[in-house]
Amino acid sequence: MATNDAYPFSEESPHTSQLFGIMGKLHLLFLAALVMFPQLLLAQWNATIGAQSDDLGKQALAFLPNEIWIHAGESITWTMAANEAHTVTFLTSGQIRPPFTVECAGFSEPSASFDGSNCVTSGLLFQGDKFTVAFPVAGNFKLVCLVHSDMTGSIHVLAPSQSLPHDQAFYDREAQRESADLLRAEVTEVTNHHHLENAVIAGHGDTVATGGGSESFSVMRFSDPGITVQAGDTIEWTNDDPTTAHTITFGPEPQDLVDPSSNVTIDADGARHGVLSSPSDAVHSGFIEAAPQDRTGLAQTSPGVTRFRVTFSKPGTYPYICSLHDVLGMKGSVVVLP
Ligand SMILES: [Cu+2]
Repeated sequence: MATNDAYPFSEESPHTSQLFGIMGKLHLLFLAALVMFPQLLLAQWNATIGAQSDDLGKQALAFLPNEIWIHAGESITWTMAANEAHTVTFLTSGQIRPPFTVECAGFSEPSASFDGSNCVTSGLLFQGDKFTVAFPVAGNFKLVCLVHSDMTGSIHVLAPSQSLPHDQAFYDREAQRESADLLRAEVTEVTNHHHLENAVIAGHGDTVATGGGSESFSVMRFSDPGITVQAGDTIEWTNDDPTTAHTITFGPEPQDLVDPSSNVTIDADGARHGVLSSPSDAVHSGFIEAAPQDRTGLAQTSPGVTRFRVTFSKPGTYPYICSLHDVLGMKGSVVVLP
């Protein structure tokens, strides 16, 4: 509703002309700053990392979107949108992929500059964290997350004379579309398709590709979180996820999450096996995960240890967690009847 009475500057008072004078000077200062620092005109791009369902059980392990075209001299700010931790990492060509705990020297978080000559990596990023990378020279650069092996992207840095194919609004829509696609997986998809008695799926996932790289989703849930068996029965947990590790942990969380506890034995088929005779007993599977993807030029790996079995000799209720994803709600319990 804009009537003359309501419009504050309809009659110019000495006060408002003073105000316009100050604004005019600020405007000139701003133009002068642009002439002196032309990079202020360069675009600042935004992308998100990760997406999740409301119950945190479904995690999109992805840069959203995972392919962006920018001009040399511009920067991209990534914002974390999930509880599962990720890194923003640019390695140099030929560099051996380090663990996420290894840092690249020469910059201070939360911003960095990458021209292909020195690696750049954020530390572990959590929900709401931001990390900005400037790209001073033209080139095509691969973006990776050091926590998740099938989470990659591409940044195409073009000379300022080249035109860019997309604007920020396109990337925002693309991020929405990719995250919706990844999160479409239902937790009910984590079903016992092995049709074995006393079998639980411990995590399910899939990897998809775009022109920019790969992205995956993980359902961080046990398929039958309240399974009931009889004393003497054995339950088998299988991790169906192509890249994400899980654990089956009864009792307190051990210091070493990777290796199984000392009371775990190996079955003839390679599956790990524990025996519990009281709900106060502890046993830890260690990482249950698929073998890494094969690639020419790399040493052959052993088959993955994707199964953990526990034999319950006494009745009772046995709560357990995935020690990696219990914060996302990946928990269960076994009821053993006499
Ligand atoms: Cu897990």
